[in-house]
Amino acid sequence: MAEALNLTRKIMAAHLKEGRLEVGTEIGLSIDQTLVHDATGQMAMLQFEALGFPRVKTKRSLIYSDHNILQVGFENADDHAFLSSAAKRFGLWYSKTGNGICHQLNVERFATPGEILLGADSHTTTGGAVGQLAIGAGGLDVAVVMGGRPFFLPMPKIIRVTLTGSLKAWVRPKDLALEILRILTVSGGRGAILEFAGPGLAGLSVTDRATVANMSIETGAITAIFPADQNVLDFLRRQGREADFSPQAADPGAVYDGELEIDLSSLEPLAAAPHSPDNVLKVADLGGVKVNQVAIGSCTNSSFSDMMAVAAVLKGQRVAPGVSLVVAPGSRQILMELTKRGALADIVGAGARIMEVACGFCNGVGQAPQTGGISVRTSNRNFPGRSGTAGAGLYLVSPETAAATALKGFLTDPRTLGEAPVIVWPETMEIDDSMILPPAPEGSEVPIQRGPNIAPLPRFAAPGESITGEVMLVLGDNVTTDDILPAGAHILALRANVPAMSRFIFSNLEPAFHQRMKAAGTGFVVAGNNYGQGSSREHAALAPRYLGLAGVVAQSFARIHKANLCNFGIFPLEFVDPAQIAGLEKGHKLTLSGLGPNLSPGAILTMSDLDTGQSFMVKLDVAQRQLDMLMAGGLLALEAKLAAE
Ligand code: MIC
Ligand code: SF4
Repeated sequence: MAEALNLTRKIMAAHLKEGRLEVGTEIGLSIDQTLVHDATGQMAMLQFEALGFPRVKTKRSLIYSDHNILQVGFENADDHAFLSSAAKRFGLWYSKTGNGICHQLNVERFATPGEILLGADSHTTTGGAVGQLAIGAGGLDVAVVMGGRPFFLPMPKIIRVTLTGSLKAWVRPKDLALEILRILTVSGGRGAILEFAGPGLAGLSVTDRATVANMSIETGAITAIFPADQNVLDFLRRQGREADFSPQAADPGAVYDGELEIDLSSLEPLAAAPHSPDNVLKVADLGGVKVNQVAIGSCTNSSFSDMMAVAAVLKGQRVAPGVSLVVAPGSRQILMELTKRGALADIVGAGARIMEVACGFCNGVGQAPQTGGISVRTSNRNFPGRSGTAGAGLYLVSPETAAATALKGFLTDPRTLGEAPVIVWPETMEIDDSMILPPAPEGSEVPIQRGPNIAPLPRFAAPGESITGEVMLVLGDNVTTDDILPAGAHILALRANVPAMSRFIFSNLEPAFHQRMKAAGTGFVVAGNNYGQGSSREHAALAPRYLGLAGVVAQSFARIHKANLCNFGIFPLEFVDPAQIAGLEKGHKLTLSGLGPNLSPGAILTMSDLDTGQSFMVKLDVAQRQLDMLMAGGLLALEAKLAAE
């Protein structure tokens, strides 16, 4: 009898190109769909071009314009001209600015049960809502996959998350996502995929599931996946995509590597308090917190059902005088539906500012709060500086809690509002894909538009047998990619320009870091656990490498960032004895030795502190493939070397 497989393993087995499905060993998966956007796509497309691929080989690859949209200077428009021309030429679909947020749109129009999606964005996980295995990665990994190669990752543990009961009135999927974060923290999901199951699923629509899948990345998990059941079929039917449906479920009696059970009936409205998504408290216990801004939207909570619930709460009411309420629906389709139903009038009538259907406030592109301000948001990250205002405090909540808070002016449990709204879905949603431009049938003639914001890719040299460099920073646990390369419109506008962007590396911690790093020439960063959590932005590896960062010595790394470090030739080194971080100080000189040709994956290497004379051991826990990149000066350098051989 065939082995009873969980859903994740079934999909992986059908896509397995290299390796075996043994937890912790490297596997290579074929990828059906890819997505990039206008924060990660510039590098991905420049790299795709540099790798010499003539045309994408996936079933469908898309570029979404949704992040980089303010256009306060020429930069964003240059980037969009580059991206749309590159899409045409290389065979990708291009979703224009104003069409919506990549994850929301991809679930609406393209996510397909049983397929694998790789996206150059950490919240690609959202696609798990329809029974698709949807994984985030750095842009270079996506570029390689678009060229037809497999995607590599260590085989995860599959954790079954069994949902029982049902959500009570005013308790929303966001509260479930926050409960999972409370349990797992921002690192408890590392190395795992969360596979949802159980009787509680029946009450969760695709958009509800999307909120939960979206925020699974905040636990450090690789992704989350839900079965493709009747609710998925209903959703796809409304999108005119019934033909994309196939049932997806674990085999009865399937085996998992871990279990978690959550009774939905036991949940209450929750909030992640500043400055981490796992700092989860009950909204009822936060009643006194006065609020300056409420922001509703982002790929976590901008769906039709979210927006309709917000409209129902706001209808006939007025936003509190001291609060600025901003609302950004997730896609043009949703905005059209809200308009047709008069829900937009209810939102505007209450005094909300309607924002473009885009990421916007979520990563500091507009709506930065006042100095020291409190902003209550429906997005997924509340890291320091994420809003664009360094000292602001962000609370992450459900749309219903956000709307209630906007009306009262202080954090408000929506259960105090009376009867909860009931959302009725239309038979079919407004379907119009005219803002998704197709590729040219024969791309080779299409010229790529390169304005001055599109800088050439930097190239890096191979290391010698040892590296000596200065300890640039000694940091704690859970350093985010927002700490390394901060969010905010002025920095986002430079995503196609490594020299310009590198001036902002670690700038929230130390504004002149880039100058100190350049002066040092070669350096190391020392950190605690889960270094590089958060966004997939490979720029947080590429730009530090450009400044001279040779290695990060940490207790552990976040998956996507570790892969990005290897892609750009920065050594990810793990302390064998974590206590040894205590002896390391900023400004000390370290030598990493033993990088000769006999180096093997998992090697234990010696690092010497030239200032104290002490040595300590570090593990280079990478695959052979990554070791080859590191020893060549990064993936592009390795490819160039192989091509020349
Ligand atoms: C984010 O939410 O942090 C972003 C902006 O969407 C990033 C992508 C990026 O910074 O390029 C992500 O989540 O990967
Ligand atoms: Fe956009 Fe925010 Fe979602 Fe990132 S988390 S994709 S910035 S909406």
